[in-house]
Formats: sequence, C-alpha cells, structure tokens
Amino acid sequence: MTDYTPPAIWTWNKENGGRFASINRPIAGPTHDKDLPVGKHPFQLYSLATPNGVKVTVMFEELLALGHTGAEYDAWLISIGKGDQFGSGFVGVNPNSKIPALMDRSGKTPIRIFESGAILVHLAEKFGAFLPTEAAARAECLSWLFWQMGSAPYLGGGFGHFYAYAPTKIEYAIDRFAMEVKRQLDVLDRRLGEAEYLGGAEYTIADMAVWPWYGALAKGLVYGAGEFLQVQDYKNVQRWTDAIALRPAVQRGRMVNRATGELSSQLHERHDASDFDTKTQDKLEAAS
Ligand SMILES: N[C@@H](CCC(=O)N[C@@H](CS)C(=O)NCC(=O)O)C(=O)O
Repeated sequence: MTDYTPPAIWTWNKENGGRFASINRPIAGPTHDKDLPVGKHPFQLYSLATPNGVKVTVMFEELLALGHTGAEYDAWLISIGKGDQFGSGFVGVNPNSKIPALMDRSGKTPIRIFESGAILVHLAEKFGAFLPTEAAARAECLSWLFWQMGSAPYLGGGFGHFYAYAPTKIEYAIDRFAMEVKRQLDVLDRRLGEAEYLGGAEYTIADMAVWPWYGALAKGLVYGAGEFLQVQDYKNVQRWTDAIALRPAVQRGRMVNRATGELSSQLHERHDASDFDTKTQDKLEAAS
C-alpha cells in the first residue's frame, strides 16, 4: 500500500533513487556531440553485451561460422551507464538511444538499423540464413521473434525492474510481473515441448532473440530470481537453453562488447576473429 497520489501534472524527479536514475530522461535526442568510430568491415555495430546486444553478436558469429565472409563486423563498446547512447553520432544511428545499433556499410549508401529484431531480420535476409523462406516456417519464426520483442519488456522493464532495481519492494508490482514472467516461461516450455527450436526443427533468429533473455532467466543469471521463479521446473526451456549454450558461435557472441564478469569472457571491442584469442581483458591487462 502507498500514500502516493499522482499530482495533476507529472514532473521529473531526477533523484528518484532508482538504479538507472542517472541515465533515464523524459526527453529524447542527444545530450552531447560525439562522432562514432568507423572500422574497416562492412558492418559497424555499436553495442553492449546485455541480452539485447548479445542477440546481434551471436547472429554475426553464426553467419561467419557458416562461411559468410561478407558478415565481417567491427563491434564498438557503448557504455550505457556512462551515457554513450546519448552522443550525437549514436542518436544518428538510433534515435531511440538504445543498444544495439548497426550501420550496414556494405552497399553504396550506408543503411542504419536499430531495434534488435529489425537488425536480425535485415541480416537474415541479406545472407539468406536463419530465417526460413517457406511461408509457414517463416511465419512461425517471425511470430516467435516478435513474441520476444513484445514479451521481454515485461521481464526486464516489469519484473526485473521491480524485483531487483526499484528503491522499494512493491508487492503488487512484483506479484503482477512474476505471474506474467512465469506465464511466459510456460508459453516457451509448451512450445519447446512440441518442437526442438522455437521456429520448428531448425535453429533460427527467433532462438537468437529469445535465448539471451529467457535462457539467462532459466539459469538464474538475471535478477537473481532463479529460485523465486522456480525456473528449474521449465524442463523444455532448460533443454533448449543448454543446447544453444553449446554452440561455439553463441559462446563467442556472448563475449563481444562484454564489460562485466570474468576478464577472460570480456572482449570489449571486436575487429577480427583473432581478437577472441588475443584481446580479451585478461590478456590486455596482463600485457599492460
Ligand atoms: N527493443 C529494443 C530494446 C533495446 C534496449 O532496451 N537496450 C537497452 C540495453 S538492454 C539500452 O540501451 N538502454 C539504455 C537506455 O535506456 O538509456 C531492442 O530490442 O533493440
């Protein structure tokens, strides 16, 4: 229960105590001038290894593993805690100021793409991979891809925010979003009980989008909520999470633009396939 009554007009309380109070703003647009770096490859990715960022680095690594050399990419680190997403160059690529953001420089005119789902579809269509072309299979894949786009905000912005980040624990909010997240896990569990992957028999961009969020949730790796949500009960989700985690491209993709955790798992920037062997933070720090 709360004694808060909303005023007639909302005003911006900068010191609201929330975990992201220093970067959250009620206005869009850049806060400062800053050009983005541009490397030598056809694709320039500006990102961070959050679940939304990992979807795209996994896709690039999967495409490269399939032999699509045209999918070579430079991955630049965007520190959202420091406000890099509000630099003028970044806002030019993503007016929504969120990672991941991509410039496709493979053609005559550079193309900007923002929203991880749009980036996955763009790359899948460009390389003819991980998105079935047959109508029913394509529809199933896209349905699960867009399911993720609509569902994860309830997990992150709803459950995660009120369970882990809000300055006070509000039972109503935590109950409401825990119920929704458990329902989502059950949706996935039932689907993965009837098909190996979300789109069907094949691994697709739908799995790449859902796994970084719901696979991490299933292993208790986000919000410290594994026990609270009893994630071990979702057996098909567990099976699918483990299978995807074994893919070498997924293991590489998870390291790109990672700035937390084991130093050997952090590859802040990726400009070459050899960077995984030579430029992880443990090696860079040992050399300096
Ligand atoms: N729907 C977007 C979500 C992107 C998103 O929320 N990115 C977060 C990190 S996971 C971000 O950049 N937050 C920075 C901010 O909100 O200022 C997508 O799928 O690309």
